Amino acid sequence: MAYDAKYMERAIKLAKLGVGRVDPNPLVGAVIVKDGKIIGEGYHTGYGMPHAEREAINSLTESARGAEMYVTLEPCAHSGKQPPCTAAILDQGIRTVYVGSMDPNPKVNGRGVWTLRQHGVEVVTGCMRKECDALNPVYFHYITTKRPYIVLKYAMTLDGKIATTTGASRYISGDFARGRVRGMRNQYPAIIVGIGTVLADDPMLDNRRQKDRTPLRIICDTHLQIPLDSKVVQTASKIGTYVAASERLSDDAKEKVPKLEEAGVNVLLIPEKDGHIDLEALMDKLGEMEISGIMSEGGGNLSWSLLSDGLVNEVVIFTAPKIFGGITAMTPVEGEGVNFVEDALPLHLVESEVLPGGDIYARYIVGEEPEEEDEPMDVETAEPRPIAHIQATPAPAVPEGFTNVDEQSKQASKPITMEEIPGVKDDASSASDEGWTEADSIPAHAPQEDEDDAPPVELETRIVTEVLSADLNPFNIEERD
Ligand code: AOF
Ligand code: ZN
Repeated sequence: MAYDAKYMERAIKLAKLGVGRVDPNPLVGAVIVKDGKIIGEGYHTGYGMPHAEREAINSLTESARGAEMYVTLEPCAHSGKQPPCTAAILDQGIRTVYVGSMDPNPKVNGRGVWTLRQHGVEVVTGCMRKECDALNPVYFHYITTKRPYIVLKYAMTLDGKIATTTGASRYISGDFARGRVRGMRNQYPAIIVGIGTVLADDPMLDNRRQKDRTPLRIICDTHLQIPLDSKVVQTASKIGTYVAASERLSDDAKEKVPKLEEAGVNVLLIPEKDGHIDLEALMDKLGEMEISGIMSEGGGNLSWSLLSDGLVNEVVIFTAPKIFGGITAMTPVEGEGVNFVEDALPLHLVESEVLPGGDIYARYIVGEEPEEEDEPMDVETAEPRPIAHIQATPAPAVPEGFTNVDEQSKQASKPITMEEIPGVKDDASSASDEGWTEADSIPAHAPQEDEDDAPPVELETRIVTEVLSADLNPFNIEERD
């Protein structure tokens, strides 16, 4: 059977069923096809659980000998919490594997494809690669930099205010927009806010529905000002809560640490930089704790610090059809700002939509827009493009005025050639002529709640019976614009 994109579309839909459950692992879906019929399918259902490929194999309705597998991510060839998927694929006698994204995990990074090919399996890479890459921007960033992927989210009025002159901010955006924010909270394992937000609003930052996980709450609080009777502290025994403070605390503040810990708060003592906690050091720490993605909900000073330290990967803005005015009304990004127009941080729009209620949703990736690439695979002939370089998500470009380019992600985005993997020199030399990189333009899309509204593709067999249009974003966190 020739390559058929509808099976990869199905694998992508299956992968999305893992949203909010798999991190810091990737979302992965797999479909096994024989004689034009799905004979097995599955997805990665949770951290530490079997990989999508094995889930698909476990669901087989008949022998997979000579069958084809469609898988959204390169199969792993290493043993982690789970045994290598390449071994399972070989055991089953699968003849062809169609792969979406390559896996930049240094433990995989081309070895999965290489292992399968070494054993005579036909492997076609780059199948719906952009769509598959769009499943895992958080994973790609985290696995290559060991720091969380950061999404800065805010709602503002048409005149760029996030509150009125009196500080009132509930609500700037409408119901639909706020529902989408709840969906985003389900996608990311943690939320971060500055202490100013806690002091001003005393938010709970939790979910009302207990069905799924609640993101961890992280509060940046250099001088440990957080009140012991704040809602966040009062609920810390039930919801994972981290307060990041300076390791050079005053004596008064030091006395507060055991009281916070008694309430269930994890106090992280972080080195200082320019009078504030060093956010890069904090991100390293959170990365060590396997927190792969964070949604930042402000306020303006934290947003500026994250942006100016080059730590933000994407910005999501809800613009409400309202005007507040007022010179003292707060804006989404405060701090020092830049002096010259040419020092502005560049971003590029990847998605926008007018939402019911009139709010405008816009999603931007930090950095200049990458150049358009050729189609990675000729789907007519299913001719694979050779794997040449596998590259991590590029670090956001930080212009002058924005300091501290992320050295670690610069390191990680260094291309790794297939020559580093034994036995693939031929591939590498032919491909490097084309200058093609496997993950050059990872678009960093995250699955959105309404992406599954499209009518399902009609397939011969369906093995996973879960409703694919299920509410993937079931969070109902207290609203805070
Ligand atoms: C997943 N799910 O479906 C696939 C993954 O610790 P382990 O054994 O679960 O290994 C995690 C790594 O396995 C992950 O970083 C990625 O490189 C690879 N593939 N992981 O969690 C899957 N196919
Ligand atoms: Zn695997």
